[in-house]
Amino acid sequence: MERTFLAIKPDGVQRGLVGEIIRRFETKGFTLVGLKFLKPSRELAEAHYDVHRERPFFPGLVEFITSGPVVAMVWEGDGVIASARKIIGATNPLNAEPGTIRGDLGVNIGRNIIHGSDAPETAQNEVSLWFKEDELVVWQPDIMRWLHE
Ligand code: IDP
Repeated sequence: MERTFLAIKPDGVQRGLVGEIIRRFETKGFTLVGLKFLKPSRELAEAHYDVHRERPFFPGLVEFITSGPVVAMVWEGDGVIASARKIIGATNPLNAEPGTIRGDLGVNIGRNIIHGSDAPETAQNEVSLWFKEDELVVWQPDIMRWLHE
């Protein structure tokens, strides 16, 4: 079953959007299999955003991600990686469609509320960067037969 890594960034936590954001993935029909609340270390934040290391916004991004607690999550479901990206919306909240998390709740690219893995390989890498295998719960929600034919 496909898995993705999602993280509610410090702005989402500080603004009290944790429940609102989790609700969107729960009600869509995806399954939460991992959840932790932590203040990421610099090492973790730099590893997570390693592809952006040379970008001008990298230092500010690492500063921001390490500045407060984040909600790190693993969600499971058919097509969850691409679907979560759609639910999240475009990187710049001003370009994100209404109905998406960033489109409904944000106004600035440096404060775009949530991270979501962008492809199967990055999803796998990010899940294992943030979670140990035994922190992920294998379970089948009873509601599954009402979500899938
Ligand atoms: P994504 O989060 O939609 O996948 P990426 O292009 O992978 O977007 O960028 C990672 C994160 O880096 C963004 O979510 C945002 O927090 C930050 N970021 C990207 N571009 C900028 C920028 O131009 N200024 C400030 N922060 C940026």
